[in-house]
Amino acid sequence: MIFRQLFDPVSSTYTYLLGDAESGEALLVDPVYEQVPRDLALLQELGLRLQTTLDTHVHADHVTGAWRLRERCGSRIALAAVVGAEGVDLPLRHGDRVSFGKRYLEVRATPGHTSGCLTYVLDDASMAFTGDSLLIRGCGRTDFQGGSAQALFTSVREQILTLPDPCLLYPGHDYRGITVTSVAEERRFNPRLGGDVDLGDFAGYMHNLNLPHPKLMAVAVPANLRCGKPEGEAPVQESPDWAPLTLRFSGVWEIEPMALLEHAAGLQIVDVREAPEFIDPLGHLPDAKLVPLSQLMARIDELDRERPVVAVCRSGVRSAQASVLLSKAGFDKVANLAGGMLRWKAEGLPVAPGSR
Ligand SMILES: N[C@@H](CCC(=O)N[C@@H](CS)C(=O)NCC(=O)O)C(=O)O
Ligand SMILES: [Fe+2]
Repeated sequence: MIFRQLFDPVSSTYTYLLGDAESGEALLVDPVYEQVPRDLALLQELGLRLQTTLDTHVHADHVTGAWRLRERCGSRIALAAVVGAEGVDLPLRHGDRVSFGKRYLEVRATPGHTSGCLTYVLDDASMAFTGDSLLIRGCGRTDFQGGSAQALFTSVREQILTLPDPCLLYPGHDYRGITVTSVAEERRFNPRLGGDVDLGDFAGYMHNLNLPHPKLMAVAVPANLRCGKPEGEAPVQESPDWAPLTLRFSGVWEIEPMALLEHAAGLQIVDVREAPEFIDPLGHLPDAKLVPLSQLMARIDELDRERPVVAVCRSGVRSAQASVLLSKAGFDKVANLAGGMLRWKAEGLPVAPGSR
């Protein structure tokens, strides 16, 4: 099985990717709207097809990526049936299974943080995704969205802490950067729900949390009741429109050699190799401007900020770094030539006359 834990630093949300290596089928638990391009890049690089997105609940602090991912890959949207959200493809109930290849997640209703909270347990009970029902040494608040300390106490004690001791628990958030815990650990050390705590102790704790409401609540809850579909019909711009580009999981936008050939007019091509390499047997692209990587920041004013920039080097490595530097310097239309001059030449594309 392929498993990745991904983090959104703005909301401290964890997104989980589960994939069946044999069939290439994958699930995402709790995708975040703004992180969809990152998640798509990872799925593509790992050779996985997204079957289903599952939210653990209607989040109050960030917008789900479920609708945006369905638009891009046709994935099904799964959410608790009791929520009654608009646009759900798989309304989930306690005991349902959501499969990916030969593997599946079992659905457990764990209401309390919200009335529609679900915990997803992997088929062999080696891991579970608890959303905000159980956080590491904590739990989700119970003061809105049908929250109930009594319900949460029962859910956690009966549906989560009854899993096998070594079962790894992956939460919806962690505000300290801790990534994982286990059933045995939380049963013993959770200060709210572990040890000899009873309902009275727990309710007393929860009723005195006095937390401010999440900053994004007024936006996030209505959007999540539409599975993250933006209001109105405003088209979402998924990728830059100046050329066909692919976002790599590294965060760099790439352009394929053929696409660069077709879109070269209007672009600035910056070759970041050292001067002797510019005229070596690989040659250089017609109209390429030589600015070695080591001089790029000092000579940045020689570039036009209004025109898209494509960075080029021998293999695509130094130019990837140049792309990052240019983006950080405020250039908003930047891409890296995939595979550099080596691929350009291997594909038989033209070089500047007299450059080799
Ligand atoms: N400061 C965060 C609020 C975080 C928050 O309230 N998180 C919820 C989960 S959606 C929670 O239950 N937090 C429990 C806690 O902070 O102890 C924001 O503004 O978004
Ligand atoms: Fe939450």
